[in-house]
Amino acid sequence: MSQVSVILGSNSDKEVFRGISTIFNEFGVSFEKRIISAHRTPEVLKEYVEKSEKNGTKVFIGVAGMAAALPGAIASYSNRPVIGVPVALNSPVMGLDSIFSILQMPPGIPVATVGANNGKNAALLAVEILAASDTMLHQKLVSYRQKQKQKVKNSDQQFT
Ligand code: RP5
Repeated sequence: MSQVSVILGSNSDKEVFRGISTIFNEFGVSFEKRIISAHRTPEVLKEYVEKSEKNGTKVFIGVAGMAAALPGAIASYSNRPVIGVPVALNSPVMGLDSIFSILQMPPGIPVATVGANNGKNAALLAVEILAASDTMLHQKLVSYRQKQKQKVKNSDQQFT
């Protein structure tokens, strides 16, 4: 059983995945990863999402570019929280295609959208969701924020 299921729409979204795996490894969050396309392999997506939820996935992350239906499609098959990461790596319209596709969900089927290519924030948001019912994970988040705070203070002091 994995706490989070991460689904990429394509092999070409892999660069964004690095930000996700780095955070999950740092926090010790278990996750599984798949490449499944909402448009090209929709039947595989349905089967995987329903199976994952039964097996204990608490949060889904969908990473996709262009007319990015993936996070919304995941949300249509599951009641678990879904976080969407728009991919703007090779977008001819600077990522606006995937940002609006993921952001503008119809009322009733929400997707939490993070910034373009921002796998790191998607993973941190998943950690925060899990930490609401996990004291140890919550403690890790507190010290992560503390380190960030210290880093900014150090930069400020060393600012010449
Ligand atoms: C989306 O279309 C994928 O998530 C990817 O970002 C984009 C292009 O896919 P490929 O043609 O590179 O497979 O579905």
